[in-house]
Amino acid sequence: MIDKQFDKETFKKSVKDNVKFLYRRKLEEATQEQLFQAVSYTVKDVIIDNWLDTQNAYEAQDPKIVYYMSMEFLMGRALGNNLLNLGAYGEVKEALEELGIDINALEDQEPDPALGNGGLGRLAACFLDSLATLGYSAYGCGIRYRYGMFKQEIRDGYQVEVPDAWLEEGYPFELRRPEYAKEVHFGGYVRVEYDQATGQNKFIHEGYQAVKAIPYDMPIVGYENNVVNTLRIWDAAAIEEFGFDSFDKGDYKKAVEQENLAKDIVNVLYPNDNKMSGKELRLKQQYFFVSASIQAAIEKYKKTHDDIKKLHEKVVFQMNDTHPTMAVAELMRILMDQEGLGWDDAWAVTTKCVAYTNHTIMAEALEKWPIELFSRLLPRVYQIIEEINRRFIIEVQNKYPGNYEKIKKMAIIYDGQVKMAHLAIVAGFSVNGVARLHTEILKNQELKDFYEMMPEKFNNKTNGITQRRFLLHGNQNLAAWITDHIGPDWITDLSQIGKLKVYADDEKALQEFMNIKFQNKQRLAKYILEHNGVEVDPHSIFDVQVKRLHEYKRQLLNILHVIYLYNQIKLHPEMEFYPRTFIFGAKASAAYERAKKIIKLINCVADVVNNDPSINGKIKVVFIENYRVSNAEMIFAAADVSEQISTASKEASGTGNMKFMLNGAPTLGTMDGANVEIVEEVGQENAFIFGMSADQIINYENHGGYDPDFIYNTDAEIRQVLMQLINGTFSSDTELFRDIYDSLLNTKNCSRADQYFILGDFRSYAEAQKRVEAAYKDEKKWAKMALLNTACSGKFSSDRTIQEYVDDIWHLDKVTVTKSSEAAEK
Ligand code: T68
Repeated sequence: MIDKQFDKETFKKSVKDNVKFLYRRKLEEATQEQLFQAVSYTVKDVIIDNWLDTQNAYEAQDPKIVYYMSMEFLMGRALGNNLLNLGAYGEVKEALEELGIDINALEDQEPDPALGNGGLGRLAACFLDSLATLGYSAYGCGIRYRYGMFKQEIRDGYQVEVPDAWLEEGYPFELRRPEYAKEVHFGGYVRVEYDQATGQNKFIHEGYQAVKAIPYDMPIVGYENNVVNTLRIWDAAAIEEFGFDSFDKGDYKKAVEQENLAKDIVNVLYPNDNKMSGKELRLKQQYFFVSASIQAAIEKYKKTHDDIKKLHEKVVFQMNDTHPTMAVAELMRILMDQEGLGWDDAWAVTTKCVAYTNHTIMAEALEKWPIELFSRLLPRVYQIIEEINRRFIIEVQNKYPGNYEKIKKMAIIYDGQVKMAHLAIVAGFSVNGVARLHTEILKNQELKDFYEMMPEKFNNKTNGITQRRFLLHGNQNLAAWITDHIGPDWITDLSQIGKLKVYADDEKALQEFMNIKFQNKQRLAKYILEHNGVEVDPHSIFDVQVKRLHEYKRQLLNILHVIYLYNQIKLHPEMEFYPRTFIFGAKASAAYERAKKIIKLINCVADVVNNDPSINGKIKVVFIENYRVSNAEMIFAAADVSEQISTASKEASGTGNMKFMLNGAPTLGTMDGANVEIVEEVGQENAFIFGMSADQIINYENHGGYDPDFIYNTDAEIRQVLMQLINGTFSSDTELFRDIYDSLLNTKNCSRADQYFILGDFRSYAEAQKRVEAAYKDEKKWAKMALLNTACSGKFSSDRTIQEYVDDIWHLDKVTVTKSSEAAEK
């Protein structure tokens, strides 16, 4: 334990003072929102002291810094997490109780900063938590979107997107840093000038539009170690405040343009996951935060170091997918045009500073930008990429003389497009996938040519999650129980959780473990009643699929199976059937019509099934509105079964799978992504695996041959389920689900019927679901399985993942931070 961060009485006084100064009110008169703000400011005060101490420690020890560059950081709420990591949650909870304030209600006041879509953004947030906890110097670099991920409302069963104005009331855990503002330039042209003095050409960017990037810093509190790192997200503003100045000079139009450009850039997060959005504004967003972040990093480096050629000794940029890949060219530009390095020196530094993580093999997610757009928006950056491409093609030619296929497949610029993944691989010194299977597919399929040419760059870093948010905070009862049994070390070293294995046959322990699960299920049932108006029985099996809605994740397989079960129960009312609650939570990208239809289908099935008295409440279907980090914490804690049913080879890793496992929910899943490693840790007998393998799927894809129509024609029960999509069973509008039906069959002679092998895996899935039921009926067996899932989850901490990044890629130095108050006392 670290020293007390809060004195209770001082804390209470500070909260009262804040209410008074901020709102001119007495504590008793303050609204919940005002109390949340007042308490948060008090907590922020303590954080700021640690933040300063951390800065001082870093300045004294001069460690290497990782800049984690990401378009997305899905942070979730900060108040509770910060208190936990400060080691002050218990004290503060008590102090608040004495003031008559309920800490849970207060936490619920906080907007959920949702500057991300799904797995990729949440991974970035877990990484920041682990970096701070392990004592590494790190910056998260991103965008301060005015509107994050939309709020999802379900109206008449349909998803409706509502803007997420998370900043409206003011966000207490951020600090505006206008003194670190940077300029970012768009458009214009490049003038080449011969420099007599050096005998070199100079490239001068002119006629551009400038935008000011203003950083906001959010503290990232390490777990009980005094470390506070920084998430730096950039806001945009016009260079000249829009005012009389430009108006008088007749520059009114330009001033308005700059103002609008700035507003647009940071206005909203693109709500796609695993899909590239080819919009000009998206490209602007990318360059905007990349340029500002790199400028800031170089400025910081130069304050205390004078040899820019040694930048890589102190700085590494990790590119979270290809979205920040402009970093390559931007770093080259700054090194050459501003720092005066020649191409070779600049390239030597750049290629030692940048590394790339791939998160997907889905073709539609691979970033390609039209040359026309790219070169118009970023003329100098484009010029540099052209030169990188020219030199790379020569290398390819040297290595594979006369092999033009190679050039066609590997060039960075080809067919009028800039391929960002190719740029990232060519310039990066490390290329990693996010689970073992995914990395193997990259090496042997998707990026085969690159792997053959530069095998030394490729490596795997299996994803992880932070146990501090997803167990210590999200499942406080289980966390306390674990600490009672094995001590608190698991909080910062999840491999310790393996010590729970000795309780796998201890009846009392198993009973307690399942009691906690039951309490968590009651909490979720209450939430569902309040938010959905549906009553669910906490004694039923909570079978949960929560994640973004995407066809490859196969929520459709799940709901079609629900329909199949419903048919079975109706046909055989006497059949033994253990009551089941199917819980879904998912946002669909606003423009993804079929995904939105699947949400509507789930809700239509829910309507029919939940209100059919003839099935005696044996099945309930619930769609939880607005799935997000804050309710996710509660959902994982309450789950019995974790649905991880993506088409094998499509889910790069998954991280929800790990959160369920940590909370004692066995996986019902395919051999995809990190499921493979989960099964390896927990054992086949403690998971429910089904479906085609990645090899089988890839084989079908490469050679054709999969025929869903055959299954449709030969399996009457499956055919019945599909017919029910278009015969009025779930909607009086028989055309409503026609598109879904068509997508599964060759009705339109389309070549990619049932692209995600839903019919192909259906029987195997149904059979695995039967195994789930049989296992659950055996209470002791189930309890053991659940406990072993928690006990075997040690590998899946993001602390482990980050340590691997540090050891293999970043080579950072560990830093210890002592509190200055303590230091002064010594
Ligand atoms: C996810 N990717 C992977 N992408 O799907 C998941 N894409 O398997 C993996 O566990 C996770 O990354 C972390 O590695 C995404 O979440 C996106 O959200 C995204 C966003 C914009 C553009 C493309």
